[in-house]
Amino acid sequence: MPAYAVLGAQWGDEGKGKIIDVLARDADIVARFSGGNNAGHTVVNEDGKFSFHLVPCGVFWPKTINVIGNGVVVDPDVLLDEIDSLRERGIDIDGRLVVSDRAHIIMPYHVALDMLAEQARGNNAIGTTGKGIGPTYADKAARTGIRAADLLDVEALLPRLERILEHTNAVITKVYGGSPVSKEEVFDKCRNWAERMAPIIAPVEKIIHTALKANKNVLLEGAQGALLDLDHGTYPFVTSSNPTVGGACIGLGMSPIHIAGITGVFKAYSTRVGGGPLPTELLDDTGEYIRDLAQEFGVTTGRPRRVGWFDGVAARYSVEVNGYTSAILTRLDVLDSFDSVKICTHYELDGNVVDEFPGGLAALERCKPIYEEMPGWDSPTASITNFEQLPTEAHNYVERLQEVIGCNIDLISTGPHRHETIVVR
Ligand code: 2SA
Ligand code: MG
Repeated sequence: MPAYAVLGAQWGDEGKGKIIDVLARDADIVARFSGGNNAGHTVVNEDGKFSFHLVPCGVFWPKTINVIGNGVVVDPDVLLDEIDSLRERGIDIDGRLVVSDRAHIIMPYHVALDMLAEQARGNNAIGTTGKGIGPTYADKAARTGIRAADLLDVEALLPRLERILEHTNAVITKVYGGSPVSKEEVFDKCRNWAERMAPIIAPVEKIIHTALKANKNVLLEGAQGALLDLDHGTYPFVTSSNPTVGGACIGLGMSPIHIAGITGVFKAYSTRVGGGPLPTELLDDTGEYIRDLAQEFGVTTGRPRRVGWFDGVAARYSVEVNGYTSAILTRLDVLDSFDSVKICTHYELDGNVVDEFPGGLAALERCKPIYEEMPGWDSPTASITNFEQLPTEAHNYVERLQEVIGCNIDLISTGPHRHETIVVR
């Protein structure tokens, strides 16, 4: 049962791209199961620096098959561009990339609706990536979505699309006062996508099932993070899919019985991009300093990410919901130059100490972090590859994080390159 999940344990951008690239060496299949091209996964290796939005991060190992499951929403323009630019850089993924026939397609009107809905929310904007993610999942749930399989019979699709467009354009123009999306443009795109996508569309669940039966290794590549989960995140400031482990089974058509390990990727501090509560947010110079130092800017939108200390309460919730069998800690080196570092262990809510992550937005917004302050370390951890070489204070920080979250940290990333990794156990 060798499926192994690598999941974002906070609000995304934990550094999953690097981890997947490293672990994919031993994988036969790397599979994306949720989200879409809202994701920005960065990989730095011998081939250069790459930012992926849809293509799974296993493509650098020539024997891996990379699949995009039914749980992912796919903008074919973005995917095809990503494939082309990889090819231009000498990475040929012909025959090694498959898109599920059940994956929903992000249409131009989904992108338009995403932008218009955000504008209409005004001060309550979610801060979406504007890539059409929410409206595409909404159509999926409303049973008015277009799936990859539909592109395979494009002439049958067009009349249905025409009806959908009529309704959607009414919403765009009458509800939001926006400009209608051109039918011809959408039809042209679909015909073009049909041609280029056809060779890579296939039933992914079959590929996964066959691989697992043959005892092959399947790496499940999470996108976003547990606290952006549609059900378990800080609703409504969440994405529209399930980045938690259950999403992997649904989003690939795979039984949970096959999952042998679930790793949560935690960054050594917190970041979040977009609106919504971030209880440990640093709105001061320290936050600014970390953002600049760590270059915390969105890989998809370039937006500055909000920064805060490690949030142990949110982390414990993430551990509970996902049942991590291990954790990975990234970007420890970003904290190298601090006199002291803080870990939020509890919240104060209306005068009470709480250790549970509240489900309600109003309560979460009233939570104030209770910190433990620990001495910083004055020698760099960047590029260290051996746990014993970590400065004592950094060692202590890692040990304390493990206690606070209740999960072993098995791997520590000390830089963007593959070799800048400490295998703890
Ligand atoms: P959406 O576009 O509907 O999924 O937005 C809803 C919320 O989910 C957040 N979200 C993300 N948060 C962190 N990283 C993401 N990927 C990009 C990156 C983000 C970027 O890797 O940097 O470039 O801005 C990601 N994708 C979605 C989003 O900010 C909303 O809060
Ligand atoms: Mg990212």
